[in-house]
Amino acid sequence: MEPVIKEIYDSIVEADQKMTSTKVQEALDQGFDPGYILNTGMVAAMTEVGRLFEEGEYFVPEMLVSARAMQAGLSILKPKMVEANIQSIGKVVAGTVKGDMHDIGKNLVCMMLEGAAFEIIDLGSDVSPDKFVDAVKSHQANMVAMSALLTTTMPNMKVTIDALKEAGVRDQVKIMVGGAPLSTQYAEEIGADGYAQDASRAVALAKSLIGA
Ligand code: B1M
Repeated sequence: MEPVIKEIYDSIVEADQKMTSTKVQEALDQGFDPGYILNTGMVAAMTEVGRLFEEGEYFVPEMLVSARAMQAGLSILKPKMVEANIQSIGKVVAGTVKGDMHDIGKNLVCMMLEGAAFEIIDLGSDVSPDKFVDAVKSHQANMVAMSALLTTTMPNMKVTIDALKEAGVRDQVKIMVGGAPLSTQYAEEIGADGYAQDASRAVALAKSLIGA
């Protein structure tokens, strides 16, 4: 790993938010590709944080401060990843489902979709089915993007899809789901229109779902 990328990786694992911002900017100034900085430095660091948590070396507070360092780095990368859009190709209501606070992956997906000219209505994390329904109605969205990182919150995707059906807006939207514990099979089981494994695949899926 190149020195500056390794420094970004270490700063996230060690949760040095200021260092993450400085080093991400430094990597951009050195001409590194934003996607490379993201995947090799930042996402890999969060994977290591997860491993440390599983092994009992890190606890929730450590995960939380690492996540903050990651978010700080993402805010520096965002302008490079989101080019100025001319015309929106679709309106997406996005959120992490009820009971789930993990929003880094969802934020990345939103960022990439925005870069691909989608308009994003980001509802944040811990989003109730009713909130999804209200946003679809009030924004006249044509897509819903749901994220879940916990096996215990995955079922809330189905609850949300059922709520969209009950509200009579299911057929107005394409529904895309993602998050580490999910699979294509699970997406089919709950009646979503598609599953994407990562943020760049999410863009390809979103485009194909709306026929762009
Ligand atoms: Co939590 N956590 N966490 N955590 N956390 C995981 C997910 C876990 C795997 C850690 C572990 O045990 N190894 C584990 C889940 C186990 C399970 O259910 N299978 C876990 C746990 C157990 C918990 C708590 C229950 C811990 C506790 O309290 N005892 C708790 C739950 C809180 C809650 O949500 N109610 C908890 C809390 C937290 C923090 C709040 C401290 C923090 C989140 C902060 C935040 O997000 N603002 C946190 C973190 C940081 C993690 C890990 C370490 C990192 C997650 C992350 O950001 N990854 C995570 C371990 C891991 O993932 N290795 C872990 C980086 C991110 C870029 O990847 O989110 O996977 P990811 O997103 C990817 C793809 O999944 C995909 O694209 C993204 C980019 O490529 N994707 C989509 C995601 N959404 C998509 C949507 C799409 C398409 C693709 O379309 C709509």
